[in-house]
Amino acid sequence: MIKKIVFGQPIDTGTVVKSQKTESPAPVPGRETGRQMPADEPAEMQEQVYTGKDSEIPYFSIRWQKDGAEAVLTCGLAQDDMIYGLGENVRGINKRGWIYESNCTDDADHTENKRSLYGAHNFFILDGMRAGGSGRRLGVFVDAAQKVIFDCGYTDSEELTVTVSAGGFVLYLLEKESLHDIVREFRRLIGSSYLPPKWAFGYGQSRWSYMSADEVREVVRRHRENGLPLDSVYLDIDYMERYKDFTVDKNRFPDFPEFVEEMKGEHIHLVPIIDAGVKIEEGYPVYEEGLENGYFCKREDGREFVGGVWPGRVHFPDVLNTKAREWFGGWYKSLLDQGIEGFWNDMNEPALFYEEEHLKEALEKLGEANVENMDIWGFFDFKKTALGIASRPEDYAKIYHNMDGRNVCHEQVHNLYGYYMTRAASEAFDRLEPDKRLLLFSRSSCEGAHRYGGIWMGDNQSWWSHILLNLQMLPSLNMCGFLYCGADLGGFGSDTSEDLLLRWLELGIFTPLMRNHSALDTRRQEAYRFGHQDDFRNILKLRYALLPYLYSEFMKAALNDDMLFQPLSFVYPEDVFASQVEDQLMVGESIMIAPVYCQNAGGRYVYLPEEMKLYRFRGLDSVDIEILPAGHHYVDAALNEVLVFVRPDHLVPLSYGGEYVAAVDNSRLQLLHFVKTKAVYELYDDDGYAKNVKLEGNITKISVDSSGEITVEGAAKPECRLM
Ligand code: MIG
Repeated sequence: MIKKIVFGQPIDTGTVVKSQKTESPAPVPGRETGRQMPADEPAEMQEQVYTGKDSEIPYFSIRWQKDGAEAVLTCGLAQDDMIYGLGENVRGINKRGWIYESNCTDDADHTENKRSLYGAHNFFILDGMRAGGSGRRLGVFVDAAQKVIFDCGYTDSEELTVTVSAGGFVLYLLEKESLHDIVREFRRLIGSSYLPPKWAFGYGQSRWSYMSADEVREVVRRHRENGLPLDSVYLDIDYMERYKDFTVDKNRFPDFPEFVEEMKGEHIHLVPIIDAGVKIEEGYPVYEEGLENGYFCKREDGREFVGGVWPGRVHFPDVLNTKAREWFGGWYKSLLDQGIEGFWNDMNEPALFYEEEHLKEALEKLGEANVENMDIWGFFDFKKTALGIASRPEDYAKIYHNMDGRNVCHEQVHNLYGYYMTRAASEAFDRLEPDKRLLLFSRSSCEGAHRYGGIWMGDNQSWWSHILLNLQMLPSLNMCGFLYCGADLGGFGSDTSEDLLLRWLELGIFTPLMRNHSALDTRRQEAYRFGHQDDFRNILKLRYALLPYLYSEFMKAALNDDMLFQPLSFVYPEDVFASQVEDQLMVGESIMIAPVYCQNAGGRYVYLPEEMKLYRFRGLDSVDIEILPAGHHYVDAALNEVLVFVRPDHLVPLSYGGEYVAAVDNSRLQLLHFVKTKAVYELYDDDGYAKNVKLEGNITKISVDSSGEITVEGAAKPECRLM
């Protein structure tokens, strides 16, 4: 059962696609994913409008503050209640004990004292079904475009409060038996997740920035020479002419279309970045068209809003306006026409280095300061002024959107901007390339954006703790619909080290987006820069060997509104220990992973909720196999070893690898197997490009019985052997 409660007059976020019982999700305009409805009936939706009575809201009590503007929903927490979800955020899988804010923020410092990162993911599950819990199990989604604060037992350890800033919103309460079913119910409410092309499951190399075509050629050559598989190279902002979107610097990349083709000949996709801000420059067509048609965000007085980002002074395309969105999306064509098949959207919180008028005020104030009569408080005030110029809430509040005739202050819709920038691109792709999947992922996002693209986790650091953060975010993002995601492997900021990169890749080989990316002025971290080439090669090869399984599990999750990464407690709900595990994950239906994330650790403690078979890979030809009983173990894992735990009566199909995705041959498979009675695996595969995909007709059923006999039936007839 879903309860929908409407508070005030909410702005339509476009996040929920299903509004009524028995109705299948409304097709998202311009987008037919060909998804099948899961066999079970969609839940009933009970709709009501809040008229001011506490009794209208189950589970929560409500209080209003700031003259009735802010809604504060409160519910008690029992000692062992857990909170899952909230998507992209710092801290653990269980969100209990901290306070989170949905307020998309450009913050490159993901330390645990932070409350917001780039996304606004307002879905969580309150789970009190274990001993010591409250006995409730409930999914909660706050459909709102403005700031929302989730105090998960931080202010008062026995209380959960959700504070929604001024403006209407819709509250959805989802009741289902299992954690897993609550997630599926929510995902059906918000529509199917984005499907990337198959090549986007290959390894990608990125850097801020590869400065020329020759530098990119060198990156590709060195991967190929060292036998390091690779499918894509990312172009960061310096490929553009003075950071102008949809331009290519002719000195650095002469004859770009030819270069794109040359790279395709090497089986490499180039993936350029697109920033939110459009440079103010006469003669630049994107600027001129946007200005002429009124497609940029305005100030209250109707003048265009001026911000400062990489291109210098910019206007922001008003992607919340249908016409402006169509227009901005249309510009991606200029790069598609040059052979590009993938993009990453950046700076779309939107990031604001400064707002012009405030910058003027601040400069004046700083100019008046003088050493002679500045006391220490005056100094701190000076410092605060100088350091507080970027991303000020007061500056965001100066932005206005024309939401199809309605003039809306940015404060009311801040969390939608990145979502709608990605939507602009995706809707354009549907018009321009109706049959072909393209790669698209974004930095900022909100639920709803998961239908249009993936996300990366933004500017992490080359820190060991960020491997764990990467792991912990994965299931939370999956709950919120973001399946195509991953972190900057090796770490974005700060200098990486060889062991850090190896360990991070050992997690990264399981994430759909697998990209090594690093910042300007940090140590170079392409895999070929380091000594132990055999180890890098073996780990990357294992990713390509895992592709049949990962692609299959990804597509099944996307088409069934399921998760690819699950916390252990979702699979073993009765197991008290499983619910406390914060550093292991279930990946798809057959695997558990437990990566090492501490420097100089030669192994780690692992909890097994049931007996499992451990494959310890040093490479595809060098594997230890061992059956471990349920319980706690210390498991060795040297720097060059990847641990894959296979569940009883499960299979994992592996390919023999390949230098790039298109070279991976699914007609010959090796099976990781742990068969006690019988294991059946449904392997999904397709051409890797078609948009309208169905599971039906693309499944090969592989069975292994207890004697080791293999049977294959269905779409393909791969030659299989046991590993
Ligand atoms: O202000 O384009 O998160 O991946 O390399 C920094 C330069 C802007 C932030 C992105 C990062 C990218 C960088 N960008």
